[in-house]
Amino acid sequence: MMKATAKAHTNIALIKYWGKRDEELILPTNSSLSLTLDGFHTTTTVDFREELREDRFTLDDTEITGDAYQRVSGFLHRIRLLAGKRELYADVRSVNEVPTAAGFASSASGFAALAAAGSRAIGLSLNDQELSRLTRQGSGSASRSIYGGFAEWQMGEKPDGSDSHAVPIAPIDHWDIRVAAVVLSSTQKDVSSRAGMKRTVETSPFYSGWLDSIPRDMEEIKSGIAAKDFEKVGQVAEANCLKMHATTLGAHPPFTYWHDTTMAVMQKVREMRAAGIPAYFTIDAGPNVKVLYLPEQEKQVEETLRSIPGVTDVRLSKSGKGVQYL
Ligand code: 2P0
Repeated sequence: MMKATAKAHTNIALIKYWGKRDEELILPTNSSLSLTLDGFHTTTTVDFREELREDRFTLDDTEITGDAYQRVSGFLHRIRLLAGKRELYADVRSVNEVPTAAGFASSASGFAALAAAGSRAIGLSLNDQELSRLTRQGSGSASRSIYGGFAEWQMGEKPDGSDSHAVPIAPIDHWDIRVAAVVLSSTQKDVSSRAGMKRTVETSPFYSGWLDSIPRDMEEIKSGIAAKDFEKVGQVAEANCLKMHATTLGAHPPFTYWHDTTMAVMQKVREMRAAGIPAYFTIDAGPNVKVLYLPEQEKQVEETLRSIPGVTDVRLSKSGKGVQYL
């Protein structure tokens, strides 16, 4: 039987991936670092069957066509090539437990689960690094979701991408650090992350400054994680997020992912800090805000975030596991 099921969690980047040097292979212009989260996951079954004449993709019981189908089928083709089975098509069934409203890209957990289930179903036995390298070619951030806890996607240097994959930095039991996903009433975004990073790389005069700042941020955050220094990790992550978003204001045409409530949440997090509650924010390619905090402050942080006008929900998450086969 050429069938396998895998479950993967989403992750939140503390050092952001923001730009590609190769769009086809998905090779980044900078290394990134994330925390895998337990709250949000995708479970995917891939069933390769001789009688199929094309791939099929069902997401949450809906048959998917169009661009989303093409992206999944294109990725399955990479798996077919690796396995040397060009004519073997699959039935793919995914269930997403990633609340899209919470502003988590389902592509991270989605492609990690698809790569794991697909490679196993077709009979490839990949180690974690090989799996991360494959997953990267579906969606960059997904390469980090192979691992639980903290993971670094090392950008690599080679044009063929053979050295561009994630590695584990600290397992989930190293440190209980939490993330609140703050859901806003208006979550519309006009520029996809793919288009946004491309426009920024090509046109923003601030982009070179962003790249120059990465090695130092990476070194600092890793030493903060090793020492379980929450202030240090939070400061580096928050500053890195602000730098990423600053590059979009310099793009041509300029854009931002922030809404008014995004800024209200950022301000509230700064107020919490001024009042002695250690909390830091980070924001991806959308208006939602994620807040890092420690378990001791969970109640206060949740209550404070819920009290902000324009916030409709707050979803709490712990550190999550890497890919699992079911
Ligand atoms: C990240 N983001 O590191 C960054 C921070 C958004 C901001 O990875 O084109 O969906 O599929 O490689 O991974 C979102 O981009 O992009 C992202 P592709 P992806 O999490």
